[in-house]
Amino acid sequence: MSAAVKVMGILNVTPDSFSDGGRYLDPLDALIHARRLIAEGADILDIGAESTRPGAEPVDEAEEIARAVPLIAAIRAESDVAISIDTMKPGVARAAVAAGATLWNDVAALRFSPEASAVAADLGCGVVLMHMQGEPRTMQSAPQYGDVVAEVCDFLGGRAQAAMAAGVAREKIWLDPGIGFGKRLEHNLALLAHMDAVVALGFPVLLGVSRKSFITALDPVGGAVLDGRLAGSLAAALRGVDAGVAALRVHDVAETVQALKVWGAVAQAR
Ligand code: HH2
Repeated sequence: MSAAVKVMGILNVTPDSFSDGGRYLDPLDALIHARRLIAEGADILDIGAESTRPGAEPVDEAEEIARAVPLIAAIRAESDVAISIDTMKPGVARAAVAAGATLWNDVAALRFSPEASAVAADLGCGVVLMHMQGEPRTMQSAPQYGDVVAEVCDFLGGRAQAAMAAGVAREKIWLDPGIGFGKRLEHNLALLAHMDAVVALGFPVLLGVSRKSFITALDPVGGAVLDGRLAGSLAAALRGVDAGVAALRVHDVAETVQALKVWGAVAQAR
């Protein structure tokens, strides 16, 4: 089962992403890191050029394209790895797909602008529809839910229907519960505990828990530094695998691949 779980390696070409911000602004550094993620076993590279961390300032479309598109083209020139573009903007998605991206990872679930769904349908690429309460700048100020699992599932099911109504093919749609996006610790834990409900919506599910701050909330000492969040990231990721997620969005590709190998071997021996 878990042998089929895909690993999406994160590569942010931003000055301010919470984990790798500022590290890959130089195009050659970014390409070298992409090669490393591929060598470590990434099935998909997720290129992001605008941080979505809480409080992040928006980036304009031209700047986002200038950061992401040359890197996508350079990766595509030497590899046929799947590439996703982590953007809310249809114009950035369009430029990224023209340069070789095959998946639009949209944390706004095609709500950023009125033409987003039509652009996704027109591009014909895969689309990740992620749940977020609020917007990145303010989303962690006061997230509130009655029943977080039911509300996230309703939202994701509704966005999938809306995408299909706009012409996106059913088999192109992925869903993501958006861990840490307008959610407190208890909301993140409820979603991980009930990830089966998200999987039961009937679409492949992408899960992003890598190095997120809920790990520090559970382990304030060890998790205080980003490098200290790997074990917690793997524990949460494997909970997702247990529930049937199709892909994991991670910073630490080699370690995740190894965890999946062990998990898959044990599952097969059962
Ligand atoms: N998390 C982040 C960004 N994009 N996309 C999906 N589909 N799911 C996620 O959980 C997700 C995402 C945040 O992580 P990161 O890219 O490391 O940081 P930043 O947003 O600061 O660039």
